[in-house]
Amino acid sequence: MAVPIALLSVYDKANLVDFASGLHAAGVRLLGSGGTAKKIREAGIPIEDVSDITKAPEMLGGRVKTLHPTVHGGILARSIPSDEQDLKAQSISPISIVVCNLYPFTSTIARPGCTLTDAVEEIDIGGVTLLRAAAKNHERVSVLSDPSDYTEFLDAWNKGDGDVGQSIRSKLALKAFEMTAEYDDAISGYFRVQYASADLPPKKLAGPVQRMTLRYGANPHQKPAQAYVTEGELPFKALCGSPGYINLLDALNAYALVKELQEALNLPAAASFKHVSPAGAAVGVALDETEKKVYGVDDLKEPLTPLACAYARARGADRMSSFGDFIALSAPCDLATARVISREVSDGIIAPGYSTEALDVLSKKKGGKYCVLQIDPSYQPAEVETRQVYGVHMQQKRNDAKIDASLFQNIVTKNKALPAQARTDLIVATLALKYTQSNSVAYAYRGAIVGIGAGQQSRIHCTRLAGTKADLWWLRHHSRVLALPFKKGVKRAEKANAIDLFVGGEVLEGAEKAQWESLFEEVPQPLSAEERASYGKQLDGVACSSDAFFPFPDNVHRARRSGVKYLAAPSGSVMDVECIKAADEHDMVFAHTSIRLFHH
Ligand code: 93A
Repeated sequence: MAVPIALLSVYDKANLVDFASGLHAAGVRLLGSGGTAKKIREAGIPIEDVSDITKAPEMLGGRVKTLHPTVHGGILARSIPSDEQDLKAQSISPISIVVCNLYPFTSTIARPGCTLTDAVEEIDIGGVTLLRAAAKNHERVSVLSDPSDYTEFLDAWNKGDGDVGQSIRSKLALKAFEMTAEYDDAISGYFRVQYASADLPPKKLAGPVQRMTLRYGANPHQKPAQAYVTEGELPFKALCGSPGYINLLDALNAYALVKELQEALNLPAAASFKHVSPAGAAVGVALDETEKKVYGVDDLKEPLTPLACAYARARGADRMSSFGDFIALSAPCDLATARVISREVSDGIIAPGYSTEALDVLSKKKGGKYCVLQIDPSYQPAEVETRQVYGVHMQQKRNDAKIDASLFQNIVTKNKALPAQARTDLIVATLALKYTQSNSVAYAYRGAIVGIGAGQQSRIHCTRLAGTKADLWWLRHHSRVLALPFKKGVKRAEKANAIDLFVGGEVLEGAEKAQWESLFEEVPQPLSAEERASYGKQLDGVACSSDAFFPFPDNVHRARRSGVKYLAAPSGSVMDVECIKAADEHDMVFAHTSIRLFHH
């Protein structure tokens, strides 16, 4: 049998001499690149230089050491007659073991003052080629890319009399592939920063870029932070301002939601996001005069377009939560919508386009720092999404479930009458849940979310939270609320806060009470329990959707108390029958959907 050959070419020379000595003792012929061979030879272990077999000296200051057909022919040849024939014709000996680790690219670029030239010189070419070639041919070749594997490998080699077995070769190959992939990631990541960055702050009307530096991550101490794609360009560009990390989480989730709302209902849609959940979302159903007042757009000079109605509804569901929102629009932003937005405290907007007048209005917000993103409406996200948590990569197929009317066909209650408006509202509620942190329950009415309970660990807490929000939203329609005698000059956000305290029935004391009272020409009397109860009863026909099954009928009863008539939730609870019974008790219409919609 021919003497097995090992090729050694390592930057990290830890454990090298012991390993080379062990291989030599096992009868393996050693070949090494310059520095590796020198170190082994100096330890008194016989080794030949790679250049002796290639008959080509290392050149270009070490840039070409092992890149040669004699080396790669020896590694890549299979144990098949035609390959053996080729080797024989070129007088090449097969190589059985490749020992290689790479130039330290990552630690080099982390060094302060590292220049582009320094970084370029640390890009290992020959080593990566050795690792990939040996890993590709792992049916015959063993590839050692990690010094901590030397001892175990040598033991297996000696035990197997020169054959470590396929499973060891396979594991070593996987390790080498992971190593070269990680190495390539580090290189492309470095050059992405160098060559593919958005100008910071982005130039007005800057074109699409592959990478955007973000001010910081979720918190100011989480720096650096960036957004990037590995292929092509980011699907959005910044027309004004620059997004932060949470802005982008909001923007991308919110845009996905409004795009799907528009596709499902053929109406322009808007969403108002905060902390990666919608505070409101709606389609462009026209507002009546009361609604205009409730949503604070009755005094707008610009006639409301359907898109402006959608945003007014989205923003108006929960004005407290929407304060400082990130907005998404499904259609190009028009002047009327921009005017509605311009009066609100908001962090930014994403839309597939902007009219010149709309952009003019928006780019004056926040002293010119308002974040205006334009997204490519034809963008299709990858089918598989990957994230990393605590250093662990997790992958899943994107949630591409289509939410449309067909989802609500399986009506399990006695009452099966689901009018068109209720079906629309169920679609709005259910689609909102698809992009809301779980657990979540949403109530919708007239094409808009009117209460959403997000991110609660208990379902009944979601149902209660959403119900309480819907109750407050409804009380804001009360004639006494609409007629609250605010003094002139009270700001919109102050009014929203004061109304929230009024409808919430909060009992104020001391300075807080005095401050609240100071906003009014005349201090309003609180809403009595009877006023609340009788007005609450007038709300009916609300739709409610849940992102997973209702575990207990208490959810159904609670939803009913906030005017819910139409329910949708997946089946699968041991209490399904009890939940249906509860819905029947209230003559509700309950559709069992076939899909769970958790979102994190
Ligand atoms: O510059 S290289 O990409 N060109 C090569 O042909 C080559 N072959 C091996 N670097 C190359 N290597 C790398 O040299 C190995 O990956 C290893 O990190 C290092 C070992 O060099 P030396 O044996 O001279 O210490």
